[in-house]
Amino acid sequence: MSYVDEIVDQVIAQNPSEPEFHQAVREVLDTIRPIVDANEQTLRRDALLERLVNPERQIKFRVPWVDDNGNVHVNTGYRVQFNSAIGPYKGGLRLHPSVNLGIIKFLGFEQIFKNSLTGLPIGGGKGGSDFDPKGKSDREIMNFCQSFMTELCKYIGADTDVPAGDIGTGAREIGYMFGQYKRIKDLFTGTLTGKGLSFGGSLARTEATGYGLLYITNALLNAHGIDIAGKTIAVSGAGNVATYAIQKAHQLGAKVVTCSDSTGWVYDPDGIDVDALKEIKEVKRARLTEYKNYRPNSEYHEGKGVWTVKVDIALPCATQNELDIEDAKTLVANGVFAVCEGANMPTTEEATKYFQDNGIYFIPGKAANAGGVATSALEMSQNSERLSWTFEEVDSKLKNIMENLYKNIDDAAKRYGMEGNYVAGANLAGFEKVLNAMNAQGIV
Ligand code: NDP
Ligand code: 2IT
Repeated sequence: MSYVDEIVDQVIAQNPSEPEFHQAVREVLDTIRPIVDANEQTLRRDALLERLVNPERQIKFRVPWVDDNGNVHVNTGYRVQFNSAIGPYKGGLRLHPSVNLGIIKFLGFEQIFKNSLTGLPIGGGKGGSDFDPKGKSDREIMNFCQSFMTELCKYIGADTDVPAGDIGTGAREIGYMFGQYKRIKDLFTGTLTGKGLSFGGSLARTEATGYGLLYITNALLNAHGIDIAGKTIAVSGAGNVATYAIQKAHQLGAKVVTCSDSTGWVYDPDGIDVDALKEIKEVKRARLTEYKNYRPNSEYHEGKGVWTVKVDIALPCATQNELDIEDAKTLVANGVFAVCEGANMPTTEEATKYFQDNGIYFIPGKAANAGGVATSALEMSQNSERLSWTFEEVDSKLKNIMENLYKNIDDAAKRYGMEGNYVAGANLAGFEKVLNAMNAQGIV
């Protein structure tokens, strides 16, 4: 049996009930076979793949907090410090009832290669909790964030592990967590990114993941002689990534006609109104049912269905495995020609293969959504030098990073004889740098 197949089997046997982690490992290991097969003897000797798939450290802790009625609740907190070969652990904190160790491990594993692809010195990590922020008051959110950070602060630091936002964790939550970190550790450092602009946050970090997604989508289309202007796009999600993806798509002259949340989706034939979306989701923290009040011409539908609209480009920006084989078939039948992942692993394995088999340009999340963490690394740089760069400076660096990233994954796919396979290109290019650093640092 090949080394890759052995390790995939081992991961499944040793980590039962973690299907998302199996999926992420399978996809990466399957595509880095050219490197593994060519160096099998030394990699086996050094147990390189065993070390790659086993987090350096996993922290699981109790998070007790008090609600507005004085009732005590207990959630579980996680931080998986997966790989620090190329820099301090870096990755977001997800607050969602579906969070468990397997989800955090899949996200942390993806983050290793994503962070490598940014070209910046950041290792892979991820954390979060099964806490559900929905329907909680500001004070309850604060109580939770403070309790969460009271434990997490023991394990993080500006040169150790730098958490940030993810699903359910935005500027408000990062602010509360930063306040508690500073209070306990008595340190005003860049230990969290995505901070408010008045206390060390970077301009353009809020926009970065969505903008970055459009910069790489545009680079992909340009490389194939296609103009994004005038194209119709379906976006899923209505959070941080989706909102700024829609905004940048419109700036580039495309038209985004859909968005979605956990209960339904919107079709707006005139193009999604970003100001309305922000008001509903960022200010009111309400459901998309409200969108019709702002745009009478639009349609709201309960449940799934965002991928049934006829579009040129699909940008899944909500959550893992939200786009399955049936969705892929519908999109392809409707003439979609590019799919770029704003979320982490939003496309199932079967759907990804279907897109690739049908000649659809497909850029995986670890490349397409890397603009968020890349800009987090730029926030770390600014914090270290105690300076703030202008929006234009950060945005132009972000654009540059995403354009280079496209070139690198395209080049890696070509170098290994898989031209156009950006899944393989991203995994191979991301792995090369991590492998090199792990080899240089010995058996650690
Ligand atoms: P937000 O919490 O801001 O928004 C998430 C959106 O997705 C919301 O509209 C939410 O619906 C919807 N959603 C979440 N879970 C589900 C679910 N189980 N089923 C259906 N819809 C769901 O998160 P982000 O925009 O930050 O994150 C979106 C994706 O992008 C995630 O995969 C995240 O890991 C990834 N990502 C985020 C980065 C960042 O910088 N924030 C960077 C790179 C990747 P509702 O409004 O009802 O809650
Ligand atoms: O998935 C991701 O890359 C993020 N949620 C952003 C991580 C970060 O450290 O900015």
